[in-house]
Amino acid sequence: MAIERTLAIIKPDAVGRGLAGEILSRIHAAKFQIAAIRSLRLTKAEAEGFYAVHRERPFFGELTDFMSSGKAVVMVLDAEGAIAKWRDTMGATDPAKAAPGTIRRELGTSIQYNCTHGSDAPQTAAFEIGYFFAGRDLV
Ligand code: FUP
Repeated sequence: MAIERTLAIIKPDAVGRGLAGEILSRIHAAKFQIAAIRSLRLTKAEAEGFYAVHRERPFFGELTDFMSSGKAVVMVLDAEGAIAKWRDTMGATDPAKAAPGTIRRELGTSIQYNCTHGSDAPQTAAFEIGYFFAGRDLV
């Protein structure tokens, strides 16, 4: 399988609870390479742009309020099959339904406060990586 790239976010709930280090340890333990990383606080408009695919969903306002409520850590992860591998490492969207041992199951507190984000397909990953990083950041 080829080396693939995915966009991962440690969301404001996890950063605010001091869990960034714990989540980075899990990323290293799962043998991802971190190709680029930075911390930032999204504006409401930036959060709306990032989640534009969800703009008709009932939770869009709350989701984008939350994602712009504090610092997040955004990063590009490299691995064989990185997109599916990172989604497996995170677990299901709802922590209550996530498999034991996953980040969302062990650290998440609700479907909204689920600690991490991961791209769900190659096209999404390309859009999401480009949303935060320039080509120069990824050499
Ligand atoms: P995921 O790909 O696992 O991040 O999940 P989705 O793309 O379905 O949802 C994106 C984000 O919207 C989730 F991380 C959390 C939020 N969400 C809610 O707040 N309520 C819902 O009912 C579904 C998703």
